Amino acid sequence: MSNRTFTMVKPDAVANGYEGAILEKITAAGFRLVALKKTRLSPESAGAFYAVHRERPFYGELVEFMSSGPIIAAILEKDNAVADFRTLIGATDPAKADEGTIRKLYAESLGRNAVHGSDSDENARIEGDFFFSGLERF
Ligand code: RTP
Ligand code: MG
Repeated sequence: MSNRTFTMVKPDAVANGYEGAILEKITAAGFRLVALKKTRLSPESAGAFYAVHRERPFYGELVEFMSSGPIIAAILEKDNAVADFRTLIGATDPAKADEGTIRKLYAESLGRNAVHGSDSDENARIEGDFFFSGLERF
């Protein structure tokens, strides 16, 4: 079990003005910010990031949405980071997310669901490496 995970504040939440509130909720839950940046994904880079979903019916919509505006990318550190972060953000569909979770509070819909959280230690490392060079994550 690793102590790091990777997150993005997605374009809906940035556009809706929730980036500060979401970062506050993440740090208040005990996650340390290892690396942090605001950037915008091209359709090509969004497609590469979500390549595991390329056969899914929602892939085109997901790539278009994730490249539609700025995002915040971050590597986070905490004991049991991957599982605890997915608990903090709640179910993929905000209508099914528990009260108090980030998606329940800030997501618009299943497709526009405010935040990403890695689903395994291996993917957390791959996703962090996608956005941050060695110099940026110490
Ligand atoms: P994420 O990777 O973004 O943290 O979300 P997740 O693990 O909870 O969900 P995942 O199955 O990995 O799906 C990735 C993202 O694709 C969008 N999605 N749209 N329209 C749909 O049916 C649908 N299903 C999934 C969501 O934005 C989801 O977060
Ligand atoms: Mg996922």
